[in-house]
Amino acid sequence: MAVIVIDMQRDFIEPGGFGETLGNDVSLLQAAVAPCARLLAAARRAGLPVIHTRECHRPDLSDLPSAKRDRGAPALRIGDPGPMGRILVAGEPGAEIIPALAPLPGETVIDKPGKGAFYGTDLAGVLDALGIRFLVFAGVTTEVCVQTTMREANDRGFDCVLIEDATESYFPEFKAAALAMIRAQGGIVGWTATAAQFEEALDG
Ligand code: TIU
Repeated sequence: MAVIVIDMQRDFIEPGGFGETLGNDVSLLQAAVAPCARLLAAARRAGLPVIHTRECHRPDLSDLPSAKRDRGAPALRIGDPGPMGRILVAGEPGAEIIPALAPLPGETVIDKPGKGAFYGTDLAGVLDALGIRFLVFAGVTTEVCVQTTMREANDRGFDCVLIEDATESYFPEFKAAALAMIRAQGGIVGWTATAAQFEEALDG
């Protein structure tokens, strides 16, 4: 079993980053921070592998298709200079994981150009090398990068659970719908649990 924390980056969670340039109220994502910290602490106590992902692009933007860069009418596009450096570019302050959830030495950090964490990354190889087949998901946003990655994982044969309170969306109704979709039909791509339930299952 491994824990995957998706894109808990300053660019999504703090003002001045990608999330805000898209017109979102980034304060909505704060609610996931403490449950993510609780999940990480439980995973680390139990010695589970922890994987962090970051949605970001190469500085030359060679991994940014126009189909992604040209979406909508944001205040700043990916690659443009903003208050936390270039929007969603690897190595810039905004692309870093927020300090409260910083990776520990030895934890895997996967930079991903897409919404799903398997696309364009070596995540499948990392999980294969660790012998993992059960994944515990957290992070942002529920219906975009988290749900996409969970669907990708299920198609690849992983059993998946999403920690309900350790994920958030800029749209509370989309979070609720995504959780409902996951739980419906007998758990079509996995199921959900709270951070407390996960902690209790691990710690006994
Ligand atoms: N915009 C939005 O809800 N999400 C993203 O663009 N990326 C992630 O979910 N990480």
